[in-house]
Amino acid sequence: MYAKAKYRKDYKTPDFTVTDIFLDFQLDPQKTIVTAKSRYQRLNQTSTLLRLDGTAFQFVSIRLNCEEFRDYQQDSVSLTLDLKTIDCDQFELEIVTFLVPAENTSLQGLYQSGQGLCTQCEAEGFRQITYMLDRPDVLARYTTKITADKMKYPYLLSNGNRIAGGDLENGKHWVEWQDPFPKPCYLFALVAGDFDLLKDNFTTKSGRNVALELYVDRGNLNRADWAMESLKKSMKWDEERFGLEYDLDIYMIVAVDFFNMGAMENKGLNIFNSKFVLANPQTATDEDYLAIESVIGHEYFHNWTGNRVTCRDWFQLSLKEGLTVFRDQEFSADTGSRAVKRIADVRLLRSVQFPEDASPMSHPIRPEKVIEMNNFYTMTVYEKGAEVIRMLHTLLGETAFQAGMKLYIAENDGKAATCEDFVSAMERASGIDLTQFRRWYSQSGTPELTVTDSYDEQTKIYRLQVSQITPPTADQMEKVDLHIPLKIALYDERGVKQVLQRSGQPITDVLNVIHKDQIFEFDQIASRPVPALLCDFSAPVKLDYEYTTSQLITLLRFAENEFIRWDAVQMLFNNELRRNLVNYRQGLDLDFSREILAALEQVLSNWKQNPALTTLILTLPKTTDFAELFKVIDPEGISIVRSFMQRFIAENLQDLLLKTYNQIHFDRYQVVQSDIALRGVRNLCLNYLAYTHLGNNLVNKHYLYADNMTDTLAALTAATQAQLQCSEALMKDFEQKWQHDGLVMDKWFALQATSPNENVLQNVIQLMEHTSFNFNNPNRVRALIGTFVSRNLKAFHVADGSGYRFLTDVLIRLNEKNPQVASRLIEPLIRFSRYDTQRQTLMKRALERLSAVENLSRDLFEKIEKALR
Ligand code: B3K
Ligand code: ZN
Repeated sequence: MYAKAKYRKDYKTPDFTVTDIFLDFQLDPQKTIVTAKSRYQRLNQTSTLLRLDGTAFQFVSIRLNCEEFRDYQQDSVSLTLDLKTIDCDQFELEIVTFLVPAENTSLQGLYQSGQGLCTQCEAEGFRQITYMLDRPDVLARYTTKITADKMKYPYLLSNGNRIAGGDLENGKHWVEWQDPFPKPCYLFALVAGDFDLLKDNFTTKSGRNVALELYVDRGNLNRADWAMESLKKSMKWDEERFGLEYDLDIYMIVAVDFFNMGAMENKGLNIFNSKFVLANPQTATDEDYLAIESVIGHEYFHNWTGNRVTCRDWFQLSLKEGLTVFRDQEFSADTGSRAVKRIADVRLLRSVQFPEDASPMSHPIRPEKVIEMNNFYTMTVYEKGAEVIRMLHTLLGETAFQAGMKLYIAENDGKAATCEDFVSAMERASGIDLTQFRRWYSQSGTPELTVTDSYDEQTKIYRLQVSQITPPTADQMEKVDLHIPLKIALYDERGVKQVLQRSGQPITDVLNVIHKDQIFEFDQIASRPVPALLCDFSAPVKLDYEYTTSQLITLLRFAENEFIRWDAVQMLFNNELRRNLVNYRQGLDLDFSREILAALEQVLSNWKQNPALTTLILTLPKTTDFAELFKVIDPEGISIVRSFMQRFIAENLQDLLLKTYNQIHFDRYQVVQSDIALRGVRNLCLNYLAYTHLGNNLVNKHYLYADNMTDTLAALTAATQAQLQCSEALMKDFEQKWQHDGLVMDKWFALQATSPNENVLQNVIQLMEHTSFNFNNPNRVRALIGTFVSRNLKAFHVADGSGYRFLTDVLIRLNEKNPQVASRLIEPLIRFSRYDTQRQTLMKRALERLSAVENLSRDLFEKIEKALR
């Protein structure tokens, strides 16, 4: 195993680069021959050793300037050429390699997906195709010739423009592609297969026509329209909001079933997990539709933030990912509801990124040390990275932020840049000093803001005392003070918003928290106000202010900021859970505050004022969200108290829930924001009602009358979660209807994985034998096994350790097959320090068993090593 770590501080500019590369693929799933002719240039005149990356293929031959070359040393991951005798600074290498895509289960490099062939090169997959300087700061112009059987592979695709093609006599055909934009090899792509093709086009703001092509498996054309619409929306939005226009004459998207992540932004030829392309009302939920729109947008936005301006080295990953997530978030916010999108993003950050940052894998958004780069496509780099960009946006405002973007792109177009290049452009464009702000790039961990306040009746002065601390993390003991934008508002008890002023001057609602302890003063505040803190979640921090229940209810009722209203309820729910967990442990009765119940009732009775927010407010946090409130997690207690809360609300609001449920009707299914919100309310009611005596009938009927997947799944979810009598029959019906379709069956697998049923683990194990399940397909593995280990808190952490043993068995099987998928699944296991000693012992034992596995992948090695250290 090559488990050597790389450090950010060790970055060196390359001694050699590749300017042009001509790739010839003789494709065959069993025997593919790749000939790579590349023009190399020596950048460092003193350098005589050229080390190329390459692994997992058979090396056939190498020629230098058309002559056989023998002066090299080979090991399992590289080829080092000795160029002492070569006196020119430019030379050509021709390298031939042999690969077996059908046997490549890692799903990186060139592999088979269904009947087609495709590539995935980010982060370091190109080196599984041929020897190459596989680093993002080596940018070359690519020409790619593909030859393959014409019947099996009628479409042969690669980056850029199609420049030639033809038929051969042996039933084969060939196509040649050229990409005019120099790019790093991680953006290279190739696809061969038989597809249905959806064509469209887009006219850019400067009047250029772009051909749009969306390739899906045969028979799936009726599920391609939404993705195409999303692409056109994205293209238009990027022109309008960021002034960025597409640059090639063609944009292709291919949907494949076997894919390790969501999608990949290869220049001009995006490859997508079919999960983020295919949708029609029968197969996809509202949530799926929105996810597709967002991922299509994300990959499209990479064309500028990622492709035209790429990363100098992989430590800079957040340069493209944080920024592009910020852009896709803004796209969704502008296209749909800004508040709903913000709340969804905050939920994700809190429930997945915060725990990651408190785990053995904690790292800054710009990591310092990496063993396996694929381990760093994390919530931290992506989502916290986007929060850092959002804070810049908050501090600079839209105008200065866009000026910064313009400068950043002008200075770095066609180059491989760093996070520092980005911040520096923002700083120069705005004139705002970002010295302290830069620390967000190098400090890991979630900062905690503790706020106390005081009010002086005499002087009418209100003071907020704010202190910040970032607790030590696994990777970093010492922490420094950050520049934290804290957006606030003050309300009086009647809900009237107060003017923020000091000495007669208005002051901005964004407080600059820069010191460990700081006091902010506000004048002419008529009475003690209720502070709304962290409006819009203006910084990725934890907030500690001792709100009373009635203060939170005031915010819920009156705050203008929808995030604040929602967040107030989260705090109320959290308090109820904490309080009841104590009751539960002491064997006391559980109870739920009447005051909070009344507040929830009021929100629900006014649902028409804001349907989408009503749903978000009334949705209880998940058990895994509640778990994050505690240093030591009690899986069973949390699950029991949460389900008590669920039933309590259901029983006590039953009439209103039913009335609301019955108020909402649709003529037909449409994916529009207003209908999505209405379905949300209706299905929220259904979900609660499932826990009442009305549940079985209502859910059964809801399922039978559903004409779309959103409603179907809502019924199934309610039935399985509340363990209704109808559940078995409905699940059977769904299975019969969809067993031919893995993507749809993923919903069914996930439902069973989260079931509260006692036998859930046995059931999951049995389902691994189901005809629709396929251990080689990451979507299936994630839907069934991933959901079980990461979302079924109670069953995965059952005290006898059976959940841990199960996951370990799965990881041993996956380790060599697909290390990337294995490495995502292991996450819940490395977080053992959050559980009691008995569970800790069992979890550590599982990790030790894993660490003894032969040929442990670098992916798993890195995480296990960090956890056990
Ligand atoms: N850039 C890719 C992710 C690649 C992951 C490699 N393990 C998709 C994206 O972020 O848009
Ligand atoms: Zn991305």
